[in-house]
Amino acid sequence: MTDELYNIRMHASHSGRHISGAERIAAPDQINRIAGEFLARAFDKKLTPDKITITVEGLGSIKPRTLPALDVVSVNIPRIPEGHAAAIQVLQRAGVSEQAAQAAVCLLCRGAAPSGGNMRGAMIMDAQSGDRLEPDQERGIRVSRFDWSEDALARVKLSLESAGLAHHRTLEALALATKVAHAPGMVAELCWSDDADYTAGYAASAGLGYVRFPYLKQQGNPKGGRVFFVNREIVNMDTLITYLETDPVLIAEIGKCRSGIQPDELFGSML
Ligand code: WAQ
Ligand code: MG
Repeated sequence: MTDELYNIRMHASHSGRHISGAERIAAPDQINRIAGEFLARAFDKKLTPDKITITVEGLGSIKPRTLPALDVVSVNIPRIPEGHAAAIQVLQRAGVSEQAAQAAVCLLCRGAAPSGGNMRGAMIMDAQSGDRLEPDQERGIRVSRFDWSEDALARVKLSLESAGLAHHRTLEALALATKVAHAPGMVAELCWSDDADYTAGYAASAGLGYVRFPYLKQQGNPKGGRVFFVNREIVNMDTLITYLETDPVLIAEIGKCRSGIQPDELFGSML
């Protein structure tokens, strides 16, 4: 067996509309199992897909960069306006201007694509001015080629479960946020789900970790998205986009994980 690694990606759609997707980085002897899991996942949706694409791509001689996961703090804020305000404060602490943080929240509430809906990928925003820098505002930037190492995956699952955060969305969002936080020129990220039944989201940065809020939108609301705030003075957009889209990252170490944190404890501990 070679020690070559593969990127395995799944995309399921119905009448041309995306319904689910997933990706992993794994050794050849894991691919069969992962493809089976992906198919099960594609069919485990309210809408049955009429097209499922699974792509298996060798990383060749490219060695993934290994990163430690961000620490997780889940903050007990049961109301949306207070959740937004606290997320804005976390972003400001990371170096985002209040104006840019507020603009980002407004765009995610409204649907950030020019057509009014959700974007498939993320916005890239100047952390000072709030200007949007992504080349395609309808699609945005899609982060790809990241995963937990086998060993870290087993450990992070236990750690998240024991904090009451067993949903696969948390596991996947934490991996994505870890890759994003380590991007060149990155200041912070803001995200909440576009799944109508999933109200949680987070603000994250390399220094502050993954700060999770259980309610950033109303149950039943299908609007969501992601914003990557960058330092425009130092960022090179080509390098940034290549890193986010194609440079492989394996998360090989887990971080601390705390839940049920009160808002005053969060900001107290960040002073
Ligand atoms: N790269 C960039 N942006 C993406 C990607 C990606 N790979 N995948 C999704 N997005 C953008 C896109 O605009 C989606 O509409 C939006 O993010 C939300 O995607 O419990 O489930 O997959 O701690 O719905 C966060 C809280 C959940 C998890 C995030 O995102 C927790 C989530 P979703
Ligand atoms: Mg979604």
